[in-house]
Amino acid sequence: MDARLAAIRDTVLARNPGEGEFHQAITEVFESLGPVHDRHPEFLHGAVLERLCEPERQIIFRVPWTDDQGQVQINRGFRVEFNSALGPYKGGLRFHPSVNLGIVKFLGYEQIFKNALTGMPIGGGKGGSDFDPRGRSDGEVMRFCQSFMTELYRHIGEYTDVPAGDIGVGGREIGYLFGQYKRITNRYESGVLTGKGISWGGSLVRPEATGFGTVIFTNEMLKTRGLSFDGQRVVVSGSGNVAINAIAKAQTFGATVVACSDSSGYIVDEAGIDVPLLKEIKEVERARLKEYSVRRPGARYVEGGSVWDAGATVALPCATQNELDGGAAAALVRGGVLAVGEGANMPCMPDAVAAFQADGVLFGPGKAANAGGVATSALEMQQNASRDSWSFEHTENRLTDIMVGIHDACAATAEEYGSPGDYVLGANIAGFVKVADAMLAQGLI
Ligand code: NDP
Ligand code: 2IT
Repeated sequence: MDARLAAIRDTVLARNPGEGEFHQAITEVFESLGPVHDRHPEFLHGAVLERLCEPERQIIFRVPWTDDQGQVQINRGFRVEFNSALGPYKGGLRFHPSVNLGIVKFLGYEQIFKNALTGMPIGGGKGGSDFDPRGRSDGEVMRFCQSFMTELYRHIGEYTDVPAGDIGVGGREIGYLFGQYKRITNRYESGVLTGKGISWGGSLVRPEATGFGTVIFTNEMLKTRGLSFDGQRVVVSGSGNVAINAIAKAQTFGATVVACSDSSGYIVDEAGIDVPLLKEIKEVERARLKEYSVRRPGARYVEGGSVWDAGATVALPCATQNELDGGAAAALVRGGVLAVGEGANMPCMPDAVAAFQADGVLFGPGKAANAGGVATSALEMQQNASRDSWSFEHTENRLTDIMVGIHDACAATAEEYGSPGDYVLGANIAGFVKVADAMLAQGLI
């Protein structure tokens, strides 16, 4: 790492002790930025990096609610409003027992650059709670969401901060959150949240957008080598919103997706995953993935273990951060993997990324490859602002154009800065320069 940046990085890490994921995300971005600061000394003079690493605002609050047994439960709520240089804070809410301030900060920090790459007018933010929705009834989830919004509402708004979904937050949760916001404020402010239902201000393609976008981005990488998804053997981790829609799109593009996972284990289905069955089990019944192997002839379930052992020519990690380590990367490389597209945020550990890049594997980092979700959220905001709703085809065409544009911007930036094919460097520099220019123009704030 450039010595000037290493000094800034050390100060940032010391100021944020114990936040390992945040440190990891900061370090990865800083490792790309040396050549930018050679060309743009004004960014150093303007302390852009120091300011970018300090969230504009961090909100932490108590979320009390009552479970179905009448017991009081207490969770912790977070919203980190990281950077508003390009637009209102924008980013998802994550409900998972592992959520803490460091995780929300890493996600919010990544979101700044991702949102810049989309070309849409959105700043970066993230939030969530250590609430665990697993095994909770609809009534419990509703009461939790209502309590969460009873504090969050005063911090958000269509021109201020626009949350959406992430792990553990989908259409059901956005509905309960939106209802409570409307009730408290007495405003039908559609643009305050994205990921809404179609009849009340949602956008077609938003549920599919992250997974679809990841596949579109990865396909663009493959095309640079005269390849495509057609005929590839694909493994996807996770079996939630991003994973399911990545599986669907990869198979539409002619691939066979042979495996996916949840946090308990993975399934292998050499015939190609049956997407309607997977959706029925995961989205309608909210059951465990193991159930798929019970109902699908020829499929098998592996308790625990690593889904990457199934072997793939294209790997799409779509579950969570740091889920793919150096050992799994080495095994994928030995098995002949051609491309890796991160549907999740920071799923590949640094040694895994290094292993892929050292072997010439096409590697699409999450802040570029999974930007289709937030980009389509911005399209939802556009529709809300104009009180319009677009067709599936029109919206998907916009998503495709955006993903191809992000791919091309990352590739061109990597080339311009002397590292052709390095999408990590390209994404970090292209996203950073856009935000840094806007921050300098707006003065010392
Ligand atoms: P979902 O809640 O729909 O699905 C999450 C999936 O990941 C589940 O299969 C879950 O398994 C698995 N998972 C979660 N935590 C862990 C863990 N600690 N270990 C192993 N598996 C785990 O979330 P999404 O699909 O929305 O999000 C997946 C990833 O994509 C996240 O990194 C998210 O930040 C990122 N992302 C999401 C976007 C979106 O629009 N939703 C946009 C861009 C990125 P289990 O059920 O067993 O917990
Ligand atoms: O990580 C992400 O980009 C998301 N969870 C989507 C955020 C959004 O505002 O749609």
